[in-house]
Amino acid sequence: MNIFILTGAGVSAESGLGVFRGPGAALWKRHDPMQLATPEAFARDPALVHEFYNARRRNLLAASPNAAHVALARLEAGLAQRGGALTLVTQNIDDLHERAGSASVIHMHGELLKARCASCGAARDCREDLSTNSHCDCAGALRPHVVWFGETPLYMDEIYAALELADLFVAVGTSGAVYPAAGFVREARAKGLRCCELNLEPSENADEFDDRRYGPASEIVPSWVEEILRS
Ligand code: BV8
Ligand code: ZN
Repeated sequence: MNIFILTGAGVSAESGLGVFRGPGAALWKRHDPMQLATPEAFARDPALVHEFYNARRRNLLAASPNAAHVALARLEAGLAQRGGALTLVTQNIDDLHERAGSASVIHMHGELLKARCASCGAARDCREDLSTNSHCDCAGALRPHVVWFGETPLYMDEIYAALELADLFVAVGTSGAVYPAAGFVREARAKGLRCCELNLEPSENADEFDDRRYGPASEIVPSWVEEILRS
């Protein structure tokens, strides 16, 4: 059995990382993240955008994976033992899936613990604050290795190839508000896949899902994974 899972900010909510929308969306009190997560905001006020990501990076380094991340790592191993495969695509820029033990994670919106050079494009690990004084070895300016609104998400060919091979599509902790990620369930349905939503509350595209379970991810994801591995 090949399962395609798309996760969003809700899977990391109980680890103390902010969500963008819905309950607990006080991600960044003074500014709307939608306004800050754009190339225009970075061009206009790079120091402010650096501070937005520096605060989230520090918060992430102090955070831990929760039971939902651990369960998804267990699912990856369990499926592999049965000759199946899990494709885990995340909209999140945190590394909590990896820290929970997931071996293969596709970060379609980039990674908070990486920085990218505006000149040569090289991406490298970054666990400390960035500023307008942060430069690449090639002297280019460094920016967060993150996909902003209006920028092209990463690994799209890989994502659509994995959707082709999947038997089941599952969305976990995502509001279904941001495209192209929010459109994956429609691609899955067009291929006749069963679609399952695991979320705190119905997402904006809830009616695209055959199976819908609501509650905190740290509760409903482990029980769903156990069900899958028992079946
Ligand atoms: C693109 C990185 C072309 C940055 C992010 C009009 C004008 C301009 C643009 C557009 C437009 N209409 C559409 C667009 C495109 C735009 C878009 O979709 N805008 C939306 C807002 C309308 N998209 C883009 O610009 C994308 N690029 O389209 O390029 C293209 C298209 C196709 C192919 C090639 C090229 C780029 C989008 C990427 C933006 N970057 N992140 C950062 O993190 O700072 S998106 C950002 O939102 C985060 O990554 C976040 O993950 C993501 C999506 O949100 P969710 O993950 O769903 O999180 P959210 O807070 O919304 O929801 C949380 C959910 O969890 C809720 O449902 C809640 O109930 C639930 N929850 C809460 N607690 C729990 C829980 N669930 C379980 N347990 C809990 N405890
Ligand atoms: Zn460079």
